[in-house]
Amino acid sequence: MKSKAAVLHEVGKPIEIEEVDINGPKAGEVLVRYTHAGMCHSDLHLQQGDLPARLPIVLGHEGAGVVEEVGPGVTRVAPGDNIVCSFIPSCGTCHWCATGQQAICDLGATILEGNLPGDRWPITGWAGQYGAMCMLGTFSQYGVIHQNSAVKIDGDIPLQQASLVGCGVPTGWGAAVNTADVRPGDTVIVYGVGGIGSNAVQGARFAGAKNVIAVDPLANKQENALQFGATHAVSTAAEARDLAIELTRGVGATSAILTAGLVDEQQVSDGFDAISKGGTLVVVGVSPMTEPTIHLSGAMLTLFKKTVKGTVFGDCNPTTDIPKLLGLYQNGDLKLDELVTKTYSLKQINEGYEDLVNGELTRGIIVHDH
Ligand code: CXF
Ligand code: ZN
Repeated sequence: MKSKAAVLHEVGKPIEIEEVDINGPKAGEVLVRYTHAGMCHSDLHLQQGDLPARLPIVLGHEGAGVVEEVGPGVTRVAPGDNIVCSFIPSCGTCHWCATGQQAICDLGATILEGNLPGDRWPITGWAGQYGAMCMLGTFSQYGVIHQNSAVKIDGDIPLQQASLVGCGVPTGWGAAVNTADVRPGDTVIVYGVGGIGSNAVQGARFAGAKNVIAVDPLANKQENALQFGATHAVSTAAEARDLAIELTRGVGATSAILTAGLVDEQQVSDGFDAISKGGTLVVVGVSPMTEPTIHLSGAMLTLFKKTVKGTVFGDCNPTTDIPKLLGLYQNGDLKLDELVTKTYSLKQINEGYEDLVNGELTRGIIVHDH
């Protein structure tokens, strides 16, 4: 079948909208009619060359839609089901899935190559075989994905809001609730308050943090942070550190969460310095892959018993945590409506990413037409 899709052909070049061919689902695969796709910064990392990927690739890894057709052996979903796509697949049987750590499922290793298990390339176009970002390619009207990436959700949840729970929400929320393990009374600093940071803020607050200090140079992002439950919003890391010390009578932050689109050495050092003895620094945003980006005092790490942790998908398990997060939304405990600053049509995608770069968006959403 034909589908309009947003394709990256070359690093540094605009994303192109073109018609691609989607070849139907084979064993274990699912044909999805995507309705909504979130515009995460990571797609831009591919376009800007900060994350290496096999090109050409259909971008988009946050999305929701409706199952149109399933291939042989598919048991997780059925035609007509509403689903959220998880940017991390969960095979259910690798060492990591079997020990409750689906966020690091072995199948995650090839998400930037974009082919499905078994070396399947279900998307073709004028430039040959196309990959799909995170094996999803949600910036397309239709996609063939593996059932390992599809999570069935209740039919009464709006798909626009649901799409956010495929990347940004679990990544930010889980970084606070799971990785930093925020406890009642904690003081938490969240650096960067975009699509990930807003959710780290709401996760920290929901977990009972007494003080949630949001750091962002942009005034609109600071306002945004307060809306998601931050108790304080400041412009610089130095202000955040001083404030954490003041609010805790000299102790410092229990945890610090780095959510910027690209994490650099300075941010890591700032976060490490702001946490108290016994504190935890969580690195969520990716760093350039080709160079070492963290240099810290080993003596401080040891003698102050600090912890530095990485996290992917907020240490959430897609199959159980995606429905759980949507349940919190239905209950009024998780804000999703407020995350969406603006919606775009597929052909407005470059404009949308310009808005993101200009700091105008918490999340932009592509609304597909069919
Ligand atoms: C990213 C992490 C690096 C690979 C692509 C997805 N996570 C969320 O945006
Ligand atoms: Zn993402």
